[in-house]
Amino acid sequence: SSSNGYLGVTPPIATNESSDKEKEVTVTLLEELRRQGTFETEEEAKTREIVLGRLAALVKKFVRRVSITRGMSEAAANAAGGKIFTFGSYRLGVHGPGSDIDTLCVVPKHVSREDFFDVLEGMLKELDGVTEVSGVPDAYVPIIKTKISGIPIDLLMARLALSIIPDDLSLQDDNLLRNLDERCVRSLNGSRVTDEILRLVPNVSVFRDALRCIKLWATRRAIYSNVNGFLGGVAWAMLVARICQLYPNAIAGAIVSRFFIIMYQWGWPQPVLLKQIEDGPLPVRVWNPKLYPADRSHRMPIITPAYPSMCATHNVTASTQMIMTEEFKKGSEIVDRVIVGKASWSELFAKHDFFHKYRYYLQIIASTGSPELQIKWSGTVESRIRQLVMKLEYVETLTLAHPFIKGFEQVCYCISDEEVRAVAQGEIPEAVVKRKKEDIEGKESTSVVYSTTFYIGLAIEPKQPGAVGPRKLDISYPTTEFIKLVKMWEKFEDAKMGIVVRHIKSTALPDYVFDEGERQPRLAQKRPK
Ligand code: 3AT
Ligand code: MN
Ligand code: MN
Repeated sequence: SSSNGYLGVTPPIATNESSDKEKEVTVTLLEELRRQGTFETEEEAKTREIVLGRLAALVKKFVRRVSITRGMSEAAANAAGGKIFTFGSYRLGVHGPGSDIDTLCVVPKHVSREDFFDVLEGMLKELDGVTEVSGVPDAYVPIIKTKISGIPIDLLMARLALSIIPDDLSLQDDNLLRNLDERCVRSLNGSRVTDEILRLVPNVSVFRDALRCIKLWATRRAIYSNVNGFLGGVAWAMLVARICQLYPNAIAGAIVSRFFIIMYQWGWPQPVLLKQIEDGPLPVRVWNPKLYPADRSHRMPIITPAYPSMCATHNVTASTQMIMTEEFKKGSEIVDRVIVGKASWSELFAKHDFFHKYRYYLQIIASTGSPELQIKWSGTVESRIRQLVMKLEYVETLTLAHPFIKGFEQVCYCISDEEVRAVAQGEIPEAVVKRKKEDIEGKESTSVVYSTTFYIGLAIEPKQPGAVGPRKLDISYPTTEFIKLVKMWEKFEDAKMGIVVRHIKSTALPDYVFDEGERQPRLAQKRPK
């Protein structure tokens, strides 16, 4: 703990132990989290440990093998070491069944990034129980995605400026970042941030239980997504960690209750910090709104605690901030009732009502003719949607543009150009909806269209009293600008990639956005908005 006797940038709000009532609701919270299936089985947990042990041995073998090819002696090659570090949800101890293990391989300076993709990737393919291996060497953070004994693994690599990587190596020292490739610095970041978060909370197991609750709540409320302008896993972890610092002796149920009320009342854009931002040895930017106008524009800054500190929430817009604030409020009301015994925890985890909430929705439809291209194109379109949201926020009659956190994928088997065009426009003919792959096999001039549809809910200003005629909603400018923007992607090809933005009434929402049985009650009731 710090020299002040507390963790964090201010003294705690309260240091008292939790009350009996809070202890009681913590027990029921954990029961509910278990019921909701957020914990893996013991068997899966064991498999993960075995997989990690094998991975650690493989990385050492890889370092040894490369060392030998560099002309090192057998002894020196053995001594070169190599170590794995985990980060992400597994390291935080909040992973669920089926979560991946985010793993960083740290190698000595004579092992290169090319070796990682040429040699280690090959060694993985040879390993028992490995079912998938795919390297993405030219990603912003280069990665090998693999699956060992059914456990998905994300593998990053960092080459340190050290000739030996000892087993007891820690990544805490900022000086380790000196003279490294930028990709290595980025790869180290996830692990350094996670470790620092764990160091900065007063009680790790309380933090874990509370974070598990918040993650489930945010997922169910459809506000867990960094790309879409909400918060990602690291940001949620930092928020919960900050509450833990403010109540160092509180248990999980109490932390969750304080979480909602404090986050609802937080004085944004005042940042959430787990420690003071520090300077370090690299010529890189550290988050600083006094110095950088871009940092000043962050609405809900949540700052990573490891050097170089960055804002984990730069994607938040006016709309997503409003939506999250509203959810904090609703969450605090539910937890208040849970504590007095008037509600159960399951209410906190109720499914969002995104597709019931608005009268109008925008559909953003990205389409191509191949599954591989579709992944890239829809990813590109998705990553630009917050730009559309921000442009919509300037439209006078719109009070809110609410992006949904995931796209809906469809595959359509078409037998004419007319059908292809209709599908790309989001007008899927009934015949196409019903048609299956088998139905077009062996036929001529057929084509398969892959599409991903994203949704933005539009909240329109209430009509001014005395105004006549329908309110005019003109979104042609933001839409046109957005289409121009996505077409500026360097790999864009007009002949191969489609992009359509259109608005629909809620009654025209397709069935696939609803769970089974979800739609009926909606049609029966009269919506207030
Ligand atoms: P899961 O339990 O795995 O769903 P998680 O928090 O571990 O939750 P991820 O595995 O997606 O989530 O991400 C773990 C970390 O990896 C978070 C972030 O530091 C980093 N990361 C995730 N996606 C990317 C990306 N596209 N580029 C760079 N870093 C990423
Ligand atoms: Mn993960
Ligand atoms: Mn991952």
